[in-house]
Amino acid sequence: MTNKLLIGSANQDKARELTSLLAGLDCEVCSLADLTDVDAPEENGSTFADNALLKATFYSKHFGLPCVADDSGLCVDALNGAPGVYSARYAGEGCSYADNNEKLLDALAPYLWHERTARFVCCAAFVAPAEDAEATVHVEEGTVEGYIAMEAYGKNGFGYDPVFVPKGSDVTFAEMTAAEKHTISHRGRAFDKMAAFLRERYAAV
Ligand code: ITT
Repeated sequence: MTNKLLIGSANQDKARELTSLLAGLDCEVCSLADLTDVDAPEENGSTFADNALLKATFYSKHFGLPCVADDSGLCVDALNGAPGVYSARYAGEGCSYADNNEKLLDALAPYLWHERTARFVCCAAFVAPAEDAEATVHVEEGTVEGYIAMEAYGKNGFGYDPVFVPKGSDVTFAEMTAAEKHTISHRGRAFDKMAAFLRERYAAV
């Protein structure tokens, strides 16, 4: 029997990155788009880890499948860590990536380059339904330090990629290829560790 692993994200851009980061595992990776429609759970946790676990637990229970979910966002020092866990809806419910980037660039307009430090954080959570009494739960985190650019540059990636310049680079994530971004990104780092855990788990199944 093939082992299935569900990617529990309603964000197609994120799900595409996760599919690529989890390629090569000895299991069939499927996304929410391959299954019946389900409303996303309310993300009411106060940390990335809380929300990642909340999503993985919800989708795993709903579909009866092992599930990985990711909660991620951008934390800007000059804004005391905002938008943080509210990154997806920083400019309001239903806003676009462009709305978020515009609001962020406006908020940082008074700040000089060295004051525009920020980091992306990604929490990856894996939850497998209970075979005996308890479900299997595993969490990993990845971060990448950088700066918020003075304006948006580049067309690749998604979300805040056009305004995020990782430390040591002179281009934004949106000016990199997907492979270049994965090598240093918060998601690449969290899912490198998660993939190592999953390789062991699926090798043992
Ligand atoms: P799911 O909860 O269904 O996975 P979501 O987009 O709501 O989808 P989050 O709650 O984790 O996911 O919000 C993450 C937001 O943070 C995302 O919408 C982007 O705005 C931003 N973000 C996260 N990772 C990013 C990345 O690699 N590049 C750019 N922006 C990113």
